[in-house]
Amino acid sequence: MGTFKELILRIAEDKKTRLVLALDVSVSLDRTNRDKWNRLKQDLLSRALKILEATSDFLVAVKVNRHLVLPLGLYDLLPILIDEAKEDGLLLIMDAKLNDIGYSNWWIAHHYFNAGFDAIIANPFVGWKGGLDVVFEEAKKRKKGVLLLCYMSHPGAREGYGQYVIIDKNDQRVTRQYIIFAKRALEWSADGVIVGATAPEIISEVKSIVSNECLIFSPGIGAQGGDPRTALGAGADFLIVGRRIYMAQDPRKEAKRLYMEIAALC
Ligand code: NUP
Repeated sequence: MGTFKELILRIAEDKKTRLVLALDVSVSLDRTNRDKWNRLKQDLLSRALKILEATSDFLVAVKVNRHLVLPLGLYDLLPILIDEAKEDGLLLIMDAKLNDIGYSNWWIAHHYFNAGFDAIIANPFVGWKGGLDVVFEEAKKRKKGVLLLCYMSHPGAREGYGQYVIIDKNDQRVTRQYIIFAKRALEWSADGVIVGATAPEIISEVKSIVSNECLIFSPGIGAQGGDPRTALGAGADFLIVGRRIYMAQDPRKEAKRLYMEIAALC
């Protein structure tokens, strides 16, 4: 068994695709009616499985967020979806955006890895010592992947990931936060970084730092305004797409359209 980076590159090569589905379907649950509650959870699972079945031919991985983990439950209904994705030969990424002290980060990562996730997304803002060090150790031990947020896809990303940071107090030399994070991803041997497809110029800058050492995953295609061609052209290795696929009239058709578009560019 290879590392997460090796596995995802192998699947991409075999299936000729660079598409990660953000399976963010969800449901609003009302605890006052338990029967209805259970029925809605089952309906949500069926909906997620249907989308997965329709699109899996065109995917390398499925990215799950709390939209789905919270209503389905990590050790309750979610394992059914995880097993199905694995049977389809897909990898599973948990979009946990780990952002806590090490002890808490470790437990969260431990649970997601135990449940079957192959990689986890973490926030480098919390730092290494007593922050993400234990997550990287755990991941390495279990051949799981860690992806670091480098520059997010929403407009407010400029305020944190895009801020200017003084790197030398004496001569007031500055750099951007995401440059520091891209370098940190290399130092920490992260499998990948997340850079929004909405910021193609930043994808290019990050690519020039991480080269092929660290894979670039780009969310923000479609619903957030990013474009597959621009993101891949700038250096993204994988596109993460949610609403554009699962909210489409025909998710299979939309996933195939993206797959063809990607195939023509890669
Ligand atoms: O910078 C990020 N932007 C982003 O959209 C980092 C993320 N993890 N995401 C996630 O990607 C977001 O939470 C959602 O799960 C997915 C994008 O979904 P969509 O905009 O394609 O529907």
